[in-house]
Amino acid sequence: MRTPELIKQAYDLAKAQYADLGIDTEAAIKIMKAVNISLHCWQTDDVGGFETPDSTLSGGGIQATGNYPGKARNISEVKADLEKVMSLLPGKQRLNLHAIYGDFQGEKVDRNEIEPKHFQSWIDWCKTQEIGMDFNASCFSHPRAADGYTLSSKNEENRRFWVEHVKRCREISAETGKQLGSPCVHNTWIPDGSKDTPIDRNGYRELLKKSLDEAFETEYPKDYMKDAVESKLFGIGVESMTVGSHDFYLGYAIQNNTLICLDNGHFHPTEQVGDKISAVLQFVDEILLHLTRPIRWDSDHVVTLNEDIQLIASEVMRNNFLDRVNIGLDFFDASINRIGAYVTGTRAAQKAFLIAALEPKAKLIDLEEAGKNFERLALLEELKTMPFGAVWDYYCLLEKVPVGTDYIDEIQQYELEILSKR
Ligand code: RNT
Ligand code: ZN
Repeated sequence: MRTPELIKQAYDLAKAQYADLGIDTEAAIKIMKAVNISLHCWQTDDVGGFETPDSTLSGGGIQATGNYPGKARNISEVKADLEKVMSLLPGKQRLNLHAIYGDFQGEKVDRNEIEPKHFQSWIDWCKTQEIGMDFNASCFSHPRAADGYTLSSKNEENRRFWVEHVKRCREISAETGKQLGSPCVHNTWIPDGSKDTPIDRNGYRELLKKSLDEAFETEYPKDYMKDAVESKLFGIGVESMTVGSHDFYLGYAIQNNTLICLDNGHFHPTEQVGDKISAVLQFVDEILLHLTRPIRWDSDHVVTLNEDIQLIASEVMRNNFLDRVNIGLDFFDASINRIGAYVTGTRAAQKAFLIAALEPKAKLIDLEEAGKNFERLALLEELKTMPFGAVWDYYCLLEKVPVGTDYIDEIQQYELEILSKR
């Protein structure tokens, strides 16, 4: 284990090297205070939730694969896991909860019946953790979603059911934001779509628009809650048409002044979400990010420090968009230690933001505007081998969380003592 002195020495060298490029590492570390990542509760239990003791994921284009032992089986296990995760991350996070994780106390409460009281224990937990909370309607894994349609369903009873669910989720979100003194971002994603070539694309989209209008009718103060809508390209079993496509939701978000959620697993593989940020922020006030790692499809692999994530982080930092970009995660890997996956993925996202905060933006723009494109390329390449790791390690040291690989041991210990006994 490296001593704090060694970590500090390495940092001092790095600091001097960055200073040569006109970058203040101390300022970059300070900026990280504003990078508050919303932790998706669903990495702890493969998007199962606790509506019934045997809740399992079914259909709807969401698929967690793997059966590594140690999955959280109840709310207290999710909380324990999240506390462990947060103890291994620098900075302050938020909680991102799905409606299926309500505290139903063994009672059968259908999605059109949920109330703020079912989430009070989560709100209270967030208070003790001194964190904000975000929320999600759960329009999947339910008999009324079995035919693949929810808010755009032509079955009026089902459509009404899901509208009621989203209404209630928004009410819960507003109550959450009010109590926590931090706006709760409420995200709506639906799996609706068609496996084979549909005829009535338009009919489904009219219904979705109508349902959203109905569900979003009640206005809540922006200090309490904000709506986001999340598009998707396709899902397994829903390959030919997704009702809530990007075009659909971008239009909806602009027209209705909601947030648009950009999930980087939800686009054609060569499209870059990092490129979309400055495009959509010309027209909407804020966005929500779902950071993930799609492998061949929207596979929701653990986030790693790849170019995709780095471009997203750079675009946020270059433009000082932190107050307009809500950062969420959306990966779920059930094939490895889930808590290890969680921490590795979240730390990777945090690293991307710290790297972005260390970019010599002024220098790069000067080169760009002078048409010195070789020089711009060369500098970007050199930046890749700058001693970023020393700054990251020092940041972790300051935040009193494990430095470098030390968190691996802690996860192994947690597995030995807690996860393996589940
Ligand atoms: C699905 C969407 C959605 C979900 C979560 C569980 O493709 O990405 O965000 O993953 O809400
Ligand atoms: Zn998502």
